[in-house]
Amino acid sequence: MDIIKIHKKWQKKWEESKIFKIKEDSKKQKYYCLEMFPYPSASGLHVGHAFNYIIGDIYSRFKRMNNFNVLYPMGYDAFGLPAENAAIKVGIHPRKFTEDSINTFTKQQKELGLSYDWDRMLKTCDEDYYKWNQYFFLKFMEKGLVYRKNAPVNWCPECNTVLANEQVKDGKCWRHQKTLVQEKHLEQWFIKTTKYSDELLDKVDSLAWPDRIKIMQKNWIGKSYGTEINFKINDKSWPIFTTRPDTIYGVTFMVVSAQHPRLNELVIEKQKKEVESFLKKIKTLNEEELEKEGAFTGSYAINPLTNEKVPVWAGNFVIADYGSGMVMAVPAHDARDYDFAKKYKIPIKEVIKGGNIKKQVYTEKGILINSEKFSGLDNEKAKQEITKYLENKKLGKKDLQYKFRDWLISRQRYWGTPIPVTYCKKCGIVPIPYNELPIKLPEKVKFGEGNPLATNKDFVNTKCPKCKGSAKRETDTMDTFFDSSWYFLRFCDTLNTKEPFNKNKVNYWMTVDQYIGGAEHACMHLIYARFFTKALRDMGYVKFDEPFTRLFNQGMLHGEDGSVMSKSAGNGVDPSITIAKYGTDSLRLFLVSVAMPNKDFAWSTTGIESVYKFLNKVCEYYDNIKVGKSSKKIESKVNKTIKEITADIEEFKYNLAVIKLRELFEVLESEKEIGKQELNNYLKLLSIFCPHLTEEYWEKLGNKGFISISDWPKYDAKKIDNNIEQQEQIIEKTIEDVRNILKIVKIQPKKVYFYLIPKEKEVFEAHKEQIERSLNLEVKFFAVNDKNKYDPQNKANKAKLGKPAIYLE
Ligand code: ANZ
Ligand code: ZN
Ligand code: ZN
Repeated sequence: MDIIKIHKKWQKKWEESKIFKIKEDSKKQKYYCLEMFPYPSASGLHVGHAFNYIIGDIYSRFKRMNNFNVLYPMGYDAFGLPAENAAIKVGIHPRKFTEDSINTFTKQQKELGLSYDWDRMLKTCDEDYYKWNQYFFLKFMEKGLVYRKNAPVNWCPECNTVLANEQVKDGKCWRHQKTLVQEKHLEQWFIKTTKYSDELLDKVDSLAWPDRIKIMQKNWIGKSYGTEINFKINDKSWPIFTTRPDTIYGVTFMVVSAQHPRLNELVIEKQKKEVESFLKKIKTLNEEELEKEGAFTGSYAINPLTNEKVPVWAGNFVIADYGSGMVMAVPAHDARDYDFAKKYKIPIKEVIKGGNIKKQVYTEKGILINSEKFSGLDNEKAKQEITKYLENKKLGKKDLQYKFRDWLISRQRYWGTPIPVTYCKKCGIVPIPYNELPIKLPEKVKFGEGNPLATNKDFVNTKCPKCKGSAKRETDTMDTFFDSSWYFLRFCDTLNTKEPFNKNKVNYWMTVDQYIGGAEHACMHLIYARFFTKALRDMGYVKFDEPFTRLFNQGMLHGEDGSVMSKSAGNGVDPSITIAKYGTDSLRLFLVSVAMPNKDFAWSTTGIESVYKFLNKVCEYYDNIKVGKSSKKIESKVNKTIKEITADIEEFKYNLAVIKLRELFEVLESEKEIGKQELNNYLKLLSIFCPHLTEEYWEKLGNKGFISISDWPKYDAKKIDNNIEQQEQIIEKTIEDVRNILKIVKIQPKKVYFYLIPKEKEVFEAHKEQIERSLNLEVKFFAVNDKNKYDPQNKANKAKLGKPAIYLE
C-alpha cells in the first residue's frame, strides 16, 4: 500500500458518505471541540497551523469513537485589514482576495484529513453571517450596551484606523509592531464591556484554562482597591486615586497626566512655555527613549492631612483615563516617583521604615515613621486607619479602579461589517430597522483614498428610517473581533436564515468543551467572547455564563534552525509538500510525537523520516500478517496499552501514546500469529493519529463501515497479566543493560552469558529469541546454582532478583 497517496482515497470516501456530518441527538452526550478559526492569509497554511488543527482532530476522533456526539466545525475569520491592504497594493478586490485565500486554506485542511462537519463552514465576510453582527449591535444598543463618544483614541498611521486599547502594546500597534500609535480625538462607537468587569474577573477562577492565561485575564481587568483622596489646588478640589494611603505623609509633589483634559487650569502664565515644550517633546519621543519626563505647572497642591504645599508637575507616566489622571507622588516608596524626583531634584521623604532611601526606593511593607499620630503602625493597618480618618473628615473615601475599558469598535476601513445606523439632521442617530438588515458592503468602491465607504455616495446617502428625509449612513465598520466573539454560537446552527441561531440548538451544543488555540489571544478574543456570552445570556439568548469550559494552548512550532516558524523567517514548512513526500499520516503522527502538544518543538526532517519508516513497517506488517490466535502475552500487552493510551489521550499526552504504540508494535512484530481482535484494536488506537492507512487495513481485515466512526477499544482488566507485564519489564531492562555495557566495552563480543536467580530462568528462556534479536548476539542462560555453568570471571554471585549478572565474550 502506498502511504503517500492513501489519504486521497479515504478523504473522498468520507466526504461521499458524510460520516462527519452531525446533528443534535438528545440520546447522546454531546462534545464540542473547537479550534480558534483562522484568518485566511494568502500564503496558506504552514505546518504550525496544521499542528493546531491536528491536535483538535485527534481529540475529536477520540471523543467520537468514545460514542460522544461530536461537534467539530471549521470556518474563517474573513474580514480584516490585510485583504484590504492587498487590494490597495495589487488591485485585487478584498472579496476575491479573501475567497482565494479561503479556498487555499480549505484545500490544505482537507488534505490533512481533518474530520470537520464541513456543512457548517462559515465565513464572517458573508452577508448571512455579518447580518447578525448588525443584529447584535442593534440589540446591544437597545440594551444600553452601545454608545458613541468623542474620545482620545489610538490611531495607527499604518493601519489608517483607530485601534482598541487591547490592540495597543507598549504604545505600538499590535499589527505593526514598530509603529507608534498616535492620539486623535474622534467620535467613536463603544461597547460597554465594563458593565461586566466584575463577572469577567470573578469567573476566571472557575475556568479550566492554563494558569498564565487566567492571570493575564485578571491583570487585563486589573481591579485595584484603594482610596480616593481630595487635594486642594488653587482652591479647587482635585481627587487622586492611590493604593497606598499609608504613604500620604511622604507626598512631596503631585503629577498630572500630560493628556489630562484640565491640564491648562493648572499651568500658570510663567510656566506655559516650559509645559508646552514638554508636551511637544513627548510627542516626538519614541518608546525606547521614553523616560519619565515632566514640567512644573507652577501650581501647588495642599496635602489634606499635613496642609503642606507641594508642587504640581505634569508628567508623561501618568495615564489620563485611569483613576483621576493625577497622582500623589511618594518618591521614597514608589519607583516611578523615585526616578522622577531624582531627575528633577525634588525632595524625598521617608515614611515607611526598612530601606535606605538615599540609595534606593523602598516599596516593601513596614512600620510608619514621620506620620504624626499614625507613626508606629504597621503599614497595612495604616491603610485602613488613614482611609477611615479621611472618610470621617470628608477628605476622601474607599475607591475601586479597573484597568479594563469599554471596547472601541469603530474602524475607518472597508473590509468589515458596516455599523447599521444613519444620521439624520432631524432625528439624530437612527438605528436601521431589523427588517432592513443586512446593510451590505457595496462591492464597487475606491481603494486608497481614505475610507472607501465614506467616498461612496451611493452608500452614504440614504433615507432616514424614521422621517424618510435624507440622511447619511455611518461609514465606520466594526472591529473584526466583533465577528469572532460569537462564531462558536453560529456553528451550532450555521445555516439558519431566520435568526442568528436557534436557542435550543445552542443550548444543546454549548458550551465549547474543548477550545484549542494560541496564547496570543489571551486578552482580546477571549475577553470579548466572554463578554458577548454574558450579554447574550442577560438578553435571553443563551443559558450559560462562560463560552469555553476548557482551553488548550498548543506549543509553538520552530523551524529546523530553531527559530519560531513563520513565513517572514523563511523557515516555514509547507504541509502540502511534506504530504507529497511522506503522506498525510506521517505528517500527522510526526507533529504529535516529538513533544507534549502544549510544548514548543522544532521541525526535523530526520524525525519525519523516522515516522515514515515506522508507518511503512506497520503497513508491511499488516500486508503480510497471518491472522490467528493471540498469545496471553499479546492479549495482556494490548489491553494494558489500551488502558494507558486512553488515559494519555484524554490529557493530550499524545506523544506518550505514540511511544506506547511503537512499543506495542514491536511486540506484535515478534509474534508468529495474532488474533483479529488485537489487530483491529491496534488499528483503532492508531487511527486517531493516522486515519487513512488504518481505514485501509480495517477494510482489508474484512471489517464493515469506517474505522473513523467505529467504537474505541475497551480494555479488559482481567486480561492484563501483571506477572507478564513485570517479566516484560525485566527483559527490557536487561536488554538495555547489555546495550549500555556494549557502548562502553571496546571489543565486539559474540556471546552474552546471563546468570539468573533460578526461578527466573524459565522466563528468560522463553524470551531467548527476542533477546538475541534485539542484541544481535548469541545468548546463554545459567541459573546461579548451576554447578556446570561457564563463569570465568565469577560473575554469578552478583546476580539479583530481576537483575541478572552479565558476562560478555
Ligand atoms: C501613591 C503611591 C505611593 C502609590 C506608593 C503607589 C506606591 P494600580 O495598582 O495599578 O491601581 N496611579 C494612580 N493613578 C494613576 C494614573 N492615572 N497613571 C499612573 N499611575 C497612577 O496602581 C495604583 C497606583 O498607581 C496609585 O497608588 C498611584 O500611585 C498610581 F508608595 O499613590 B500610588
Ligand atoms: Zn497598525
Ligand atoms: Zn429623520
